[in-house]
Formats: sequence, C-alpha cells, structure tokens
Amino acid sequence: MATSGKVIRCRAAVAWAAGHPLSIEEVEVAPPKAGEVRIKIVATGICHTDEHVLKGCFPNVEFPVILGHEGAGIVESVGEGVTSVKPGDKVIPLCLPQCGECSFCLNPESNYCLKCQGKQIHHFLWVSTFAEYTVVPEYAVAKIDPAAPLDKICLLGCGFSTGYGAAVNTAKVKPGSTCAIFGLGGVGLSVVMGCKAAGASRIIAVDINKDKFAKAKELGATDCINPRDCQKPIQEVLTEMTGQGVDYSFEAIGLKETMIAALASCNMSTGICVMIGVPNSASEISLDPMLLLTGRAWKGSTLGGWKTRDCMPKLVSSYLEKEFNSDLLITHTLPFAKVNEGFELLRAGKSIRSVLLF
Ligand code: PAD
Ligand code: ZN
Ligand code: ZN
Repeated sequence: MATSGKVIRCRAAVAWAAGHPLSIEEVEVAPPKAGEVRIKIVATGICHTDEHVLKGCFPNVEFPVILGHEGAGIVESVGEGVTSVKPGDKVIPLCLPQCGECSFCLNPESNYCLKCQGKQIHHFLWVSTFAEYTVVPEYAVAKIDPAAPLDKICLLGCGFSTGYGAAVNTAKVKPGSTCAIFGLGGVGLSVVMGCKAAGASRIIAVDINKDKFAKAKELGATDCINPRDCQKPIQEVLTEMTGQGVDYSFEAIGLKETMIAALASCNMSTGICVMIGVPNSASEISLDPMLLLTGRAWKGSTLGGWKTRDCMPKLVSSYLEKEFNSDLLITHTLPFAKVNEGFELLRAGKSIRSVLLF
C-alpha cells in the first residue's frame, strides 16, 4: 500500500480529561514496528467500559487517551516478522490479547493472557479503536472471514462475545436451567442470548430501565423485572419466583449492590454467579461468607472466557452461519464524528449499541 512504512495522519477521538466530551483531532500513527500490525479501523462500537474511563473510574488510565475497544478493520501494513496477517485481511483487534506462550494462554481453562499485566504498548486495552488507524501487536489481532460485515461484527470484539461467552463458557449454562441477568445493556442482553442458546428454560431479565424489556423478550427472556417496582429486595423476589433461587445469575452492570444481589439470587447449593460488570476501581465488597459456604460459586469472566485469537474467527463464522444474531443489539449507526452523541445515547439508556463508521 502507498502508506506502508510512512506515518499516517488521520482522525481520532481524543479524551483529554475525565468528564469532558471527546474531541476529534488529527493524530499521527507511526508505521508498525517488528511484530506489530497497523489496522485501518472501519467500524467500532461504544461499550460501557469506555464510559467508565471517561467518568474517571480508573485512576490508572492516563489522559489524554484514545478509547474504543470494540472495533473491526482491515490490515494496512505489517511490521517485520508478522506472519499471521497480511495487508488487506479483515481483522478484529483484540482488547484481550492471546500471546499463546504465557502460563494462562497454555492453560485450556483460562483466557486471561498475562501480557495484559505488562506495559501496554497502546493507549487503551491494546487497541484504541476510536481512531482511523491503530497499531497493535500481532498477538492482539485475529484474522477473520473476508465475507464478514465489519459494521456488524465489530460487536464481537467486546460486548457480544463477553455476554454470550459468560453464559456458555464461564457459567456453562445447562439445558432446562433457570437464569437471572442483572443489567440489560449490550453485554447483559448478550448473556440473555447465550442462556437461550444453551437451552435455559427460564431467563429472568432485571433492569431499572423498563425500556430494555422489549428487546430482552425478543432475545429470549421469559420474565422481566424492575427491582424498583418490587416491595422486597430483588434477591428475595427471584428466590420466591424460582423456589430455591436461580441456577445461574449474571451481573452485567458493575455495582457492588447488584453484585451481592446477583450472588444471593442463585441457589445456595449449586448456584453459580458470574460477575461481568466492571466495578469502579476504588470499590470493595463486604459479604456474608455464609453466602458461599453452602456451595454457591462466584466467578468472574473477562471477554466471555474466549481465548481470543483462537475463538474470534470461529465466532465470526458462527455469526455468518446465523447461529446467533448480534445485529439485534445495534440500535444506532452513526458517523465517527458523532462519537459524543453515541455516548449521550448510552448514558441516557436510549441505545443498546451504537456503531460508529469511519
Ligand atoms: P450498558 O450501560 O449498555 O448497560 C448497563 C445496564 O444496566 C443498563 O441497561 C442500565 O439501565 C442497567 N442498570 C444500571 N443500574 C442498575 C441497577 N441498579 N439495577 C439494575 N440494572 C441497572 O453497559 P454494557 O452492557 O456496555 O456494559 C455492562 C457492564 O459490563 C459495564 O460495567 C462494562 O464495563 C462491563 C463489561 N465487562 C466486560 C468484561 O470482559 N468483563 C466486557 C465488556 C463490558
Ligand atoms: Zn467493552
Ligand atoms: Zn498469554
């Protein structure tokens, strides 16, 4: 390509400080060094994790920063030694890399690559997709089917895969089981889809915004509850509805109170509660140990437990084979310049996922 080996000047949405709107600026993107890949981002979703950073919930993220981590694009050029992708390949940049060599990558039970703990070469979650071009290490790129529509499958880069995988990989939801999902954003609704695909017979969707209920039902929820309409704590309501509590509960909000409520909502002996929501980094939870003593399990899930480089191409194939329809999560498609409008829609609870097109 004509741009190969040269610095590219392009647009990016820069977050200068917490609590301020993003500003579209021209930035310089250096050519990829050895082992790196430069990607032309075509589409990117807005995830609540970006919003957490913008609110200043993570003191360890330094400003200015280019956010965005749910993107899809095309390889523009590659650095020395890169063999798994070439210019022109459609790819998903991976906000959770897979180096393939660390102890967690070698463990079939884990998807948390230890590279995550090292110094990030990139600005945010490895990928910074709120920019027209971005450079990522080869181990944070997955090549996908060239037939994939990038304006749709970008959601597989985070929100959809996170929720769906939390149900099918982390909880391993069984056919005929009962499930409760707290929080019906892009992530929680993907949990609903995963529970339905796994054959759950009862899927109870919980949110304080009743406008989310129609979509939850469309995707497979059998019951929808607004805790603010209940006379009792939501965990008691769910326990009464199901006899002993649900088999699987999921927290896809990121609040201490709902984490405890989700834990207490699953049955005391075999219940599994999966924590997905990202808490404010200053939060601490205190809980009654009796909640766990009788057998309940409390698990966390990052990016749905998928080993990203191995699984992303397969998830894209499943999308193309119509095994699931993640397009139903896209409520808005906006030009990149309207990134702040996308965040406003998320804050107001009016969108599930907004996709920005470059
Ligand atoms: P979202 O803002 O689209 O959805 C959150 C939903 O929670 C909304 O529908 C709210 O109305 C609802 N909600 C808020 N407060 C309450 C409450 N007290 N009780 C019930 N419902 C409530 O966010 P999202 O779906 O993009 O992300 C959800 C969380 O998941 C967020 O914390 C995000 O940071 C986290 C996340 N985790 C991972 C991971 O790998 N673990 C990946 C992606 C996102
Ligand atoms: Zn995300
Ligand atoms: Zn690794």
